[in-house]
Amino acid sequence: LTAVASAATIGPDPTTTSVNVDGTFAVATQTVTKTATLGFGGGTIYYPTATGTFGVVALSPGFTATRTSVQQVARRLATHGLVTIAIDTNSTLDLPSTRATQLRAALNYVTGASPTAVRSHVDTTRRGVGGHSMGGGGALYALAADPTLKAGVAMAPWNSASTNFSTIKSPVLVMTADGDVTAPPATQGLPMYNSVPTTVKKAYLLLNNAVHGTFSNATVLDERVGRYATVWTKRWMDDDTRYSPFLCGAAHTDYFNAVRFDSYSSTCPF
Ligand code: 9J3
Repeated sequence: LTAVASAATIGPDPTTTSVNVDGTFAVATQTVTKTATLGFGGGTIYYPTATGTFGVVALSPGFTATRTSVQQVARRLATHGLVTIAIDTNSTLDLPSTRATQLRAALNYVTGASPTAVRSHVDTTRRGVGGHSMGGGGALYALAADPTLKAGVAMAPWNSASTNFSTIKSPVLVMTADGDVTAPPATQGLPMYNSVPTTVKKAYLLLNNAVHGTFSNATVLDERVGRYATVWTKRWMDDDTRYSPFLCGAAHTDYFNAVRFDSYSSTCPF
């Protein structure tokens, strides 16, 4: 494969076990306090302390939830070499379209206005979004609004207004849970995924024996969620094709089985 011009190789070569667990980067945190002009409800930034610059991902929680529901994913991505902010929304009742605005404000804050200790580790040209439930819906709206975003991860996405995200152009991963009665895959995540054109780099995972909260546990990161959030963001945020086999090749098919998943769809190869 020919690497694209903007490709970055950050961290050691991934293995089928290394992508299931924390990466090699030591992580520090920076708390962001809500102000009248911040544009989101504050948050916690997880960033690699190593010398160098890293892509930035903003993650939104769902309805009535706070940053703690996405903190495990945020910390995990940072250990693999991404600056990640887990946000609070201005109101925990904010709808997905508003969560999108706040995710984008959070990216602008981290890349432009965060403390030097954080900003010195930021590659402002690599930005992505993700979220859980209404936050996943927010991530999809943000992707639709800003085609310069390099990756999105929607976990059990929920949006009442529409499941049509046909204007998304950026690579997007949708993960859903077979036992999710809050954001049922058949009426939420799956039609959202299907609405994204097949010309877009996209993938859909239906987790077996999982529920709405599988993606938002404040203390335990589901192995499947951590693995695919990691390989998706690393593949597209860094343009790092070392992660392609974990999505389209043997490292995916070896891990994929009926105990872990009910289905996988994608626009592989990529
Ligand atoms: O976790 C969520 O964001 C749930 C979305 C939902 O069911 O909202 C109902 C108003």
